[in-house]
Amino acid sequence: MGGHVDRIAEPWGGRTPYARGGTWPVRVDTYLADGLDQAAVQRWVQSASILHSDGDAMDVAVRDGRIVGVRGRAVDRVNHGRLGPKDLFGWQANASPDRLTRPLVREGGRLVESDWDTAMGRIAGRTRQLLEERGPGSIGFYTSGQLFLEEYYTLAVIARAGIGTHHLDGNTRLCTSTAAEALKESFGCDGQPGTYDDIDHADTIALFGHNIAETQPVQWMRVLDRLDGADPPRLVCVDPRPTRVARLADVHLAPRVGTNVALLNALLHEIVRTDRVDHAYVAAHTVGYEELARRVAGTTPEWAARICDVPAARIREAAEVLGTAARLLSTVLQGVYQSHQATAAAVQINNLHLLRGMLGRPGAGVLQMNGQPTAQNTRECGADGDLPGFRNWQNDQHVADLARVWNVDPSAIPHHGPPTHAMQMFRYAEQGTVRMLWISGTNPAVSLPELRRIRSVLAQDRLFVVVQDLFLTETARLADVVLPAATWGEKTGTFTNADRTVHLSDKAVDPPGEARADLDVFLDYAARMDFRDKDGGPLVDWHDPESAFEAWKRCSAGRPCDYTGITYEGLRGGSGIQWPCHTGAPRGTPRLYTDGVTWAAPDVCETYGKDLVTGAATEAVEYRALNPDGKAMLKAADYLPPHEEPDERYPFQLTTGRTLYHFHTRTKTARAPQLDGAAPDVWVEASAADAAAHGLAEGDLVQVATARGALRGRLRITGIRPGLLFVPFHYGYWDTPSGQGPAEGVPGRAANEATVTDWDPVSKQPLFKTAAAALTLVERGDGTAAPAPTTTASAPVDGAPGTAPRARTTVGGPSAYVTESGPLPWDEYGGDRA
Ligand SMILES: Nc1nc2c(c(=O)[nH]1)N[C@H]1C(S)=C(S)[C@@H](COP(=O)(O)OP(=O)(O)OC[C@H]3O[C@@H](n4cnc5c(=O)[nH]c(N)nc54)[C@H](O)[C@@H]3O)O[C@H]1N2
Ligand SMILES: Nc1nc2c(c(=O)[nH]1)N[C@H]1C(S)=C(S)[C@@H](COP(=O)(O)OP(=O)(O)OC[C@H]3O[C@@H](n4cnc5c(=O)[nH]c(N)nc54)[C@H](O)[C@@H]3O)O[C@H]1N2
Ligand SMILES: [Mo]
Repeated sequence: MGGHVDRIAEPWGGRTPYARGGTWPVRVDTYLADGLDQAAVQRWVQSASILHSDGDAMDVAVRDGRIVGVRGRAVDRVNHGRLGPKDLFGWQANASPDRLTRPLVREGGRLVESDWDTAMGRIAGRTRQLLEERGPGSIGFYTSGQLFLEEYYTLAVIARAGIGTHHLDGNTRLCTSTAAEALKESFGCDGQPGTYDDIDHADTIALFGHNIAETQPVQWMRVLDRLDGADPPRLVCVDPRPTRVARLADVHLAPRVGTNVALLNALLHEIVRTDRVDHAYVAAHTVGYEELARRVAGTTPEWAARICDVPAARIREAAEVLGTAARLLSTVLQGVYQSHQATAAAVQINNLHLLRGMLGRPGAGVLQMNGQPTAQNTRECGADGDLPGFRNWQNDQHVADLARVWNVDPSAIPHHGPPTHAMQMFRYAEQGTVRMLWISGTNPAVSLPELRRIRSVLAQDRLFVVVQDLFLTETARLADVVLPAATWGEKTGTFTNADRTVHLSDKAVDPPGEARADLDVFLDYAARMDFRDKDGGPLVDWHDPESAFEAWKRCSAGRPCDYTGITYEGLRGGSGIQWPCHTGAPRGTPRLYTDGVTWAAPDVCETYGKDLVTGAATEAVEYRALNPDGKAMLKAADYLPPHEEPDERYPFQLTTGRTLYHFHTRTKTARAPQLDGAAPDVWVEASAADAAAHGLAEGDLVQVATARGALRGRLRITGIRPGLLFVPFHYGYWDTPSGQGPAEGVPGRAANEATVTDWDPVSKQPLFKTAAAALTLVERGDGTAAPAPTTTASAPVDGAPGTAPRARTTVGGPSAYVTESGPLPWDEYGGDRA
């Protein structure tokens, strides 16, 4: 092993097997452009990946002031040197010639080049005017899961205490709001219980709606290495598509989409029926067992089989594996989170772990996964619909404490109701109460559901739209002011991955033209607005990333996400550090809840919880009555059918999601030739049975229509469950001839033309995974296969009509060759060698 590997053709690279309880060997992946060798690199600058939530640490290679490649960091606890395809090639987008280099402002209907003073002057001017005429509720901020901690914290202080608006949320609403909510419902507080190291120790790994092979390829490499080593784990996969995970699973359940709660209740039924319950753990650390046991008494595998269309025997088999595991690791992601009972379902996976006492021990953990690289920071800094530091907006003590940190009066921080969630913010903009929307680091004109509506909301004259991005995205084209942002590699800051690992990303090169770091933009705005604390001092009294980080540390002190023991210096050179990190845990904390649940006490908890059906908030008195001792909460949920079911007109279920080679709306990955080449255009996945029934063949141009809108793409016939269609949501229209989106009534190619404006009542996460759709032929193919990768869940099935010709097999060629070292022993090359 070792050598050069085409990492488009072999995305996971070579195997470095290891045994259960061993340490994952190091394998250093290096990619340098233009055949450069390492001697040509002038500087290596420490960073971590910003194209998923894994937090894979890397060094950025710099030559003559330009990024020329990347190398995985051997010393890092997360990736032990490995990188995925997006990390290896995605950085090339930084140097794309179409980066925004100057601010743009709208003049006479057109966006024209301007300067920072004019652009920021307009934003501050409009803010002042709106504050005077309509008050703080007329201003909204919609941010990201891709900026840095320092930027979110600054924005949260500005929005909450400076402007005093309720309307601040992240695109994390679309991404991890259910992860946060499920943790709050079960444990009283956000905070990932498990750690990636649990993969080393687990004897069973269960993945619920999580295509980890494509969306966190480096942790999948770790699973593959375990599978190739001694004492491999058993894999359980719940996913309606034939993902790589599904294909290697010991038990694969492919339910009808939108039926997770039924399936999970049947699994819990079996755990209780066969008495695989850890009664000592349950008695010591939980409340709610009697109620949960009662509610799953009738949810037999036979009952669930009818709802989920999965054989009852298969459900029993899965329950047997889960019930007999001694060290169970579960992961949960969008197949659970982006549906109508998202929180209810995610909570049942927490329940599985609580019933089985599978928490806080090596190999026994749950990962309510994040998606975006910095989504955890959006949440903890309060740039989503929460207060900073996981403070409880219903708890006056918490609000007072935050006011103390900010030196403002508690009444300056809006807390009369829950902060506004993103879907509601767009509704307010549609209805005209929100008149200014500042969008940073997200592309809602492609990523929100029901795009025709979103375009019309953003295009309104009365709404002043600010977009802060690297490129003239679909969203930026609808803005009144466009601010050119610096990105990863061009600015310094920290961020936290899905297992609470904090990494530092240092500036490697200058941003293009006049582009500025998001932090500098927010600081400039705060200065122009002259926000003050209650003693007349500046509200935002920091000036650069490190001083912002120090300010955040003061806000996090004593809270679950305590950063007080972390410094920039401590992060440099070494590995990432898992919060909480403070004097009592100076090297960080690998696992939460090693000795029962700690943050659910009524005075400490982030929330008093919500009703899992209606989302109505529980009051403090009720919470105290339910959970006086602050234990974990076993919350039951009855299955409810999806809001939209197939009918005669729309006979298919439609689900959407990702492919390995692209990130979201492709602003970065479409500008990296290796990644773009692997998946250059949208496609539609259907089963061989459905294709045959509709007389369709591989490569045919088809239309997918729902009650909202339609899109077109080439058909790929896969092993997806019959009755289900899948469309990747990456393909917007900035790189199409008009760049403007489809004209009224004309089908587009973005999946979200067809998705529905609807959300989980508890987490308010939109439903991207279930809709009812029609599939029709537009035009016969010419024998060419669909532009879908063959290495992933979109691999063609053998023997289907017009199966993809071999020529389409996904390869990268010489430009995709990556050097892989090793395997090298972790103790020598990684570990604590800082
Ligand atoms: N390559 C790549 N990696 C990424 C990203 C990316 O854009 N590209 N984005 C990052 C982000 S922000 C996120 S949020 C994550 C998302 O990571 P994932 O959640 O792993 O990705 P998805 O493709 O959205 O959905 C996962 C799976 O859910 C399944 N699914 C659909 N409906 C259901 C259902 O009803 N029940 C069950 N059990 N499964 C269902 C789909 O078949 C799909 O395989 O990926 C992160 N990593
Ligand atoms: N149909 C469907 N829709 C979905 C999903 C799905 O599965 N199906 N998944 C949802 C999920 S989980 C997510 S996370 C969202 C993602 O949706 P988006 O967040 O809208 O997608 P991105 O393309 O990541 O947009 C990020 C934008 O930020 C810009 N950017 C990158 N770095 C920086 C920076 O440092 N500063 C600034 N200012 N800008 C920067 C990029 O150029 C890009 O335009 O999509 C959601 N939408
Ligand atoms: Mo996401």
